[in-house]
Amino acid sequence: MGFKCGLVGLPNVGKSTLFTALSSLPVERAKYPFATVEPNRAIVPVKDERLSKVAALVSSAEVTPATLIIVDIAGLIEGASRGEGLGNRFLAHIREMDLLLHVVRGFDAPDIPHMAGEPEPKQDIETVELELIFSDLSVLEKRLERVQRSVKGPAREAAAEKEFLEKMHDHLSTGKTARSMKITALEEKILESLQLLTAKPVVYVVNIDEKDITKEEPAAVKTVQALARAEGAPVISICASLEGELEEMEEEDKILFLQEYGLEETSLNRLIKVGYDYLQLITYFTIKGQEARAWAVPKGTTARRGAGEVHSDMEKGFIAAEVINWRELLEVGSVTSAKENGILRLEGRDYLIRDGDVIYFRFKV
Ligand SMILES: Nc1nc2c(ncn2[C@@H]2O[C@H](COP(=O)(O)OP(=O)(O)OP(=O)(O)O)[C@@H](O)[C@H]2O)c(=O)[nH]1
Ligand SMILES: [Mg+2]
Repeated sequence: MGFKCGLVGLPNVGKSTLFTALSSLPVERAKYPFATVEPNRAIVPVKDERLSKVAALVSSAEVTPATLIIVDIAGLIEGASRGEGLGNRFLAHIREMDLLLHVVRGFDAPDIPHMAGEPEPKQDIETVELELIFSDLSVLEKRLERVQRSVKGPAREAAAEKEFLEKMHDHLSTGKTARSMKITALEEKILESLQLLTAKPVVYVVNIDEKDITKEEPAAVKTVQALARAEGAPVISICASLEGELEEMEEEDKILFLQEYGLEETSLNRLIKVGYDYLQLITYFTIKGQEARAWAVPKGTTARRGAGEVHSDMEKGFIAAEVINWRELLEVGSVTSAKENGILRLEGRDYLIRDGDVIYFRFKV
């Protein structure tokens, strides 16, 4: 299953509106805060023209795109980590995510209350981040207690872990996020096991006013860009209310509508591009019987691991992978002629899958 991204942010910033824009699911959107209590979830297909072309070439009856899971999480406010607002119950939902989409309010609407008075992008981001930092600090403190109690274990490892936990605790205590701390490969393992919320990669999404769409860079976007630059995080600006109204439209009509506002792409497609790029995901294709299918994996995934995405038996019994780039396959016209022309490469278990590969896995059961 594709990567999971969670919409986080203050209440009333347009998370559910954006969720509807991205998923075409008409969920509750309201002028009052905490309209969302239980998270909304959607599995969204990732549009890929390469897949359609490959599928057409081999006359696949079934075309299965890669997917993305989008979760619209309840808004959080100052004090959330101590139970304010909807409390910290939903922090668990954030923990499951691979990527956070931090939604920042960039639209002006006096009738829609903002939790902190006026929307102040910088301060709003800090408020949300601080709550996540508090939650991480308590995770660290619990772990530290445990490490200190178990000093009888393998002493050197425990000492290294303790040292890292303390270092991270100091770092977070200054109001910084876990992802902003430089760490070693060894520490990376400990960090992963902690599942800290502020260690997750973030894409900032500025929800701008309709009237600002044609502006080069509205003030809110500039502010967020400056902040994001410091941590190398991407920023995209969208107008959720504009696309949130189009849930019943087919994608082509949506694009035609957006073009009237000077927008070339749906926010979903823009988000997918940014997300894949930031998470360094690549796509490969499989053709099996009547089904052509796309799979998304992190760059650096081996052929054997890629086979495991399709089925765990294929990873266990992996023999080899027959590989051809999708474009080459289109050029040569069929798999048979690719074989005859020697363009279909035979790769071993450690072959690093490349973006755009069409792969036939050979395995024994
Ligand atoms: N003017 C304007 N209003 C918007 C925009 N995006 C969302 N809204 C409105 O803002 C209100 C709140 O939007 P929601 O999508 O419910 O916000 P939310 O972040 O999910 O809020 P919670 O679930 O309470 O945390 C709704 O009335 C939306 O119609 C926008 O871009 N411009
Ligand atoms: Mg909501």
